[in-house]
Amino acid sequence: MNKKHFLTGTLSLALVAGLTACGGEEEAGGDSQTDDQNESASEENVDTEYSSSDATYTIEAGIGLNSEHPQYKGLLEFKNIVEEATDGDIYVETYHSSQLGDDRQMMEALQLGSQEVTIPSTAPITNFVEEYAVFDFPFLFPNDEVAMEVLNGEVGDQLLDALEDQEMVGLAYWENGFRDLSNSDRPVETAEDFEGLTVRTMENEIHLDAFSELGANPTPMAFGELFTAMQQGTVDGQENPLATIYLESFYEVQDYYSDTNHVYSPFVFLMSKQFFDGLPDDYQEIVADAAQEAGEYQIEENRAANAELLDALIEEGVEYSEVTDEAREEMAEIVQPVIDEHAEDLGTDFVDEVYEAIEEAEASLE
Ligand code: TK8
Repeated sequence: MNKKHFLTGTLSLALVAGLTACGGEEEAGGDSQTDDQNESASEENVDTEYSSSDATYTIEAGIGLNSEHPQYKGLLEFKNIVEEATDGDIYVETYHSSQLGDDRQMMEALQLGSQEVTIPSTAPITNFVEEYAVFDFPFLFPNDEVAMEVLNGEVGDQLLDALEDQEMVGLAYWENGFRDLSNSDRPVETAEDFEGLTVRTMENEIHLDAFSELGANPTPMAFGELFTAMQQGTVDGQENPLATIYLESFYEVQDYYSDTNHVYSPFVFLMSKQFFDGLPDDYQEIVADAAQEAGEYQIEENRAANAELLDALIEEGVEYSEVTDEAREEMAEIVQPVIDEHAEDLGTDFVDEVYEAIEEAEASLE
């Protein structure tokens, strides 16, 4: 699929998602749990010490994942820190479960200044800053600590800076984590098992190309539409970190889980540049520090969730396939041409810089 075709495809998907979002109050997610969570979120928004009517600034902050996810806990932490530090002069309204739109729509809202904060995975950010695509290279990072070291170093900073041209300010890296595969069709242990599997991917070219190379049928889709797509059998499977698979109740519509660990997904805490630039200096510092501090908490909670939830998933009746390092190596070999091709597109100097940063981080953490 060429680039132009891909962009047109995702744009129309985004339009469809937009129309669906206007069409009704109902949230994607497909289970009754989501409705309860929406209610408790609106309660949280009014039921705090502070209120938006007393505030000079209101931050509307939205994420794609639900209120059970550590991403939302991190967002609530951000809210608490900011409201306390400004004695309620900045008020933070929190939304989850794609209530304000999917990652891409929320980023567009930040550009327009109609929403202040969102925390997408880096994969959809590539539609705004292409270089973020380097993190979509399968099997790039050996572990999450190395990943964070690189993100918090020069490479990560450089990419945050590039967001400014897109009317967004990147305040911190949070963590989604290593992505794994779930599906409703078969146990997946080796590269061959991907053959013919219809897998929802994020709206990202490398993910599309890599899954095609493995013999799967990748279908790009916004996260908010995923549960229903799995329920209706539009897709056999999807890939996301374990915390998401469990906390979004994907086990209700998926029978198999494989710890492929194929891509590490960072989250980026984004603020509308228009809004950020309009804040007094001391408030700019407060929101920037709060994004960092809440991020440290989010990362801790996220790692704990990803480490703990396997047994719970199995208890829900999902069959666990353990993927060996050997099988991962085979997958890595198959997708190497995709990586080479995209490395060329992104500029080999830049990609080499990232590889060097990874080596340095590995050495420093040993
Ligand atoms: C949440 C997304 C999501 C991501 C995806 O908004 O789309 O699969 O992993 O969790 O950022």
